[in-house]
Parts: sequence; C-alpha cells; structure tokens
Amino acid sequence: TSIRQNASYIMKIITVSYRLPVSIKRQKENVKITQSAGGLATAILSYSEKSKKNLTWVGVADFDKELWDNNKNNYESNFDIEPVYLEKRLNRNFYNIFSNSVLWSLFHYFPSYIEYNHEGFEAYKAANEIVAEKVNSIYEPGDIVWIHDYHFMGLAKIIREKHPDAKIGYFLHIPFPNFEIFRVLPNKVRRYLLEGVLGSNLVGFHTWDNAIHFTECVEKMLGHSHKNFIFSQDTHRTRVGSFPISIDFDKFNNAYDKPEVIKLREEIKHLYEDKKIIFSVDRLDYTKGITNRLNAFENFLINYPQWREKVVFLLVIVPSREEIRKYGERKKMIELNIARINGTLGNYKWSPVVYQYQSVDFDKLIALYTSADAALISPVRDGMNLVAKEYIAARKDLRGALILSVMAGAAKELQESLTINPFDDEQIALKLNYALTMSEEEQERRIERMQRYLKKHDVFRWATDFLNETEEIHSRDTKPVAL
Ligand code: ADQ
Repeated sequence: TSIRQNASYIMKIITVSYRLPVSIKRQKENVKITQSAGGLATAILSYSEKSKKNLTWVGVADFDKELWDNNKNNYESNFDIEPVYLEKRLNRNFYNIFSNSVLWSLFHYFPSYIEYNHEGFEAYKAANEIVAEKVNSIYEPGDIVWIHDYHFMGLAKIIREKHPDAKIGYFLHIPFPNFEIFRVLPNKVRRYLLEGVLGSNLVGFHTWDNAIHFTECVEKMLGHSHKNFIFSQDTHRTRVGSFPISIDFDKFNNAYDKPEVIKLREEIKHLYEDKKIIFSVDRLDYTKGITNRLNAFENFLINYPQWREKVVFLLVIVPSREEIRKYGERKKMIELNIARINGTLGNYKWSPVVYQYQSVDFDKLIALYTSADAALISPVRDGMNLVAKEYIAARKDLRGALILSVMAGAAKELQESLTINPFDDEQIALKLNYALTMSEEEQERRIERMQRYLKKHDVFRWATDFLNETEEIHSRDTKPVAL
C-alpha cells in the first residue's frame, strides 16, 4: 500500500452545512440529543466508514452553547459535531436575508422577490469568515472538506488562503441561474460568490445545465477560461461538474413492508376506497409551484367533471421559513386556493383537497406515497426534488404514476415520468387524467425502469462519486514528495 493510503487512516472528512444533523431537546429533567437519519448524513457516514476516515460536521447551532457543552458527551455518535454559534442579528441577516431572500430567490429565478441590503451581504461575509475559522481550526493536512449549499459560497476561498493544499469540494443543492439572472447582483457580490466557490477543487451541481451556467458566469464576469470544465488557477485547479443527488433507495423500497406502514396504508385506502388519490408533499416554498398545482387541479375538476367525487388530492405542506414575508404570503395564497376549490367544487360528502400543514413522520410519508395513484410534483424551479425519487423508490408494488415538472432536476433522470410544464393547466389536467386511467402494465413498466435507475444511482454512489472526484482533481495539483 502507498503512503497516501496508509496515511488516510488518520484523516477526516469535514462536512459543512448550515444545519447540523442533530437535534437537541430539553425534556423536563433530561436533555435528548438525536442524530438525524437524513440521506446526506447517512451517505457521508457510510463513505467515511468505507474510506476509513473520520467524519466531523460543522454547522450553525440552533441551540444554546451551554446546553450543548453540558450534554455533548452523553450521546452515542459515530461522528463529531462542531457547532458554530452566531449572534442572533448576524444569523438573521446572514440566513433569512442574504441566503434566503437574496440567493434562494434569485437562484430560483425569482429576481423580483429579492430583498437585498448591504447589511445582509456584510453578515453573509462575516458568517462565512466565522465558519471558515472553525474549519481552519480543526483542519489537518490530508483532510477533505466538503462544503454544502448556497449559505457558504465564500468559504472555500477563505480556507484555501490558510491551507493552500487543502482538498475542498463544494456542492450546490439549488439551481445555479444563467448569466442574465446572476448579473442582477451587484458587481462586488457576484465576484465574491464566484471567486469564493472557485477556491474549491471540485464544484458540483445537480445538472449539467447548472454547471454550464456557472462556467459561463465565471468566464464572462471574471474573465477566466476553462478547458473541459477545468479552471486552472495559481494555487490549484477547479473542476466543474454534474453530480445529481439521490436517495437511500433500499430504505424507501423496504419500508413498503413495515408493519406500521402497512397499517397506515390500509387506513388511508379504506378511508378513500371509492376514490383515486393524488398526493404531494413539499416544504412551504414559492418555488414548489403549489398555487399553480392547485389551479391546475381545479381546472382538472372543471374540465373532466367525471372525476368529481371520484378523486381526492392529499396535499401535505411542511412548515418552513415562516418568519420570511414571502413565505407567509404564499401560505395565505395556498390556503385561499384550497378554500375556494373545496367551497365551490366540493359538497357535504366530498372535499376535493385534504390539506395538512404539518410535518409527517417517515412511516406516514411512506404510507401516503404507497397509497397514491398519482404523485403530482410541480415545482416552478427545483435543484433536484427528492420527493419524486422517494415516491418511485417507495413503490415496491410497482403501482402509481409520477407527474413531474420539467423544471425539477429530477426530470432529467426520471425519464418514465409524465412530464409537465408547471404553468400549463391544460397539460397538467390532461396528464392527471392519463395517470389516473393508466393501465397496470404501463404503471409497472414505467416504475420498474425508474427503480432500476435509482437503485444504481443512489445517494451512496452520489457521495462516493463526489468525494472521489474531489480527491482525483486535487491529486493532479499535488507535487511528488521527495523521500
Ligand atoms: P428541498 O427544497 O427541501 O431540498 P426536496 O429535494 O424535495 O426539497 O427534499 C425534501 C425532503 O424533505 C425529502 O427528502 C422529503 O422526504 C423530506 N420530507 C418530506 N416531508 C417531510 C416532513 N414532514 N418532515 C421532514 N422531512 C420531510 C433542497 C433543494 C432540492 C434538492 C435537495 C437535495 O431545493 O431541489 O433536491 O435540496 O439536494
């Protein structure tokens, strides 16, 4: 074995994301710390075990320092947590203002939703500095740093200034917009973001479209040119590529047979036994196209009246970012739409839309996925959309139909879905009618093909591909060491 491989036993992966994959709650006398079982954490953990590297997770604490410090040793974990504590006002300007009311809205092509102010950008830079300081303080030569998402676009550059040889990967979970949209940002902001990201060895997006948008912005705004999506810089090379995120396929597929899921599914099916079920679940967000979806469903009931009383739309919305104005407004719009549809088209026996504004647990989610005759996923812009992949994976029975917006990254991979333009009511109504009358053979054929793809391209492969590629591109910069 080479020195590099042996040495890797003592190295670690430092993952940085805004949220930490733990929650800490006070329960009367006790304090309970739970590790999240989310796809990202599971996948990176699995990679760290296979590659014999430790894992340290850096993120912004949503708990008190004292609470953490007093209890952190009382829970079992297979990775280390390094919380960063941000002052309240700074965090609000960094997270709510610049990250979620500037970058999130612009990158999803909602420039009119931007609420830019100087303080927000200053807070964003300050937060990136503080987080970089934390990473720099735990970094040791040979470690690999994996930065996640739009909150930390400045980070890689700051880390590289301190550790020029660092292996750094950056992954953006949301779309990267085209040049015409990106140029809306003030000059100094654009430069900060692009140069920040270029501090990494690898920059990953969900799709090639996003990778190309980023590359074009770098070329046009910074004047760097690339060769085969590699930018050569003084200290290192940066490769830009597409790495579509995925899910833990087996977890979703196997859940079909869990006794709790079977029981819940039977309950749902019994409740709507004479009806077809349309289902959707999203975080509350204007990018998810929920108002469009409701309008389309209303048109479907008007134009295909034979479906009245024969279909129900189970609409689950998970509360999210409620403190931001645009989210509160969107919630009201959605609820008005639901009230109008149920009020004008429903009757005392039948509510067309059954609405839940709450989080549902895993078993309930699987029961809903596996009861639905159609999943209607209509984002107006979405980096990937994991709900679409989860729905397909959960259908061990090979039944159901996926109606999916072409604006979701997932539409590039889920080729057997019924694709829609989320703004085209007529087309959505047509596809709904098609989905609800689809033969079992066709359902099976489509789902089977998509499952075969997802089984191969799961989240473990995604993490492995990304981290291996980071190592690979970095190794090209490493000069041979004289022994
Ligand atoms: P999101 O915008 O959050 O993610 P999505 O990809 O659909 O969107 O992921 C949502 C996740 O939340 C799913 O895994 C889903 O199972 C889960 N979920 C559903 N109901 C829940 C509930 N009640 N409580 C808790 N969790 C629930 C962003 C981007 C996406 C991109 C992902 C991953 O906007 O485009 O796919 O990151 O990169």
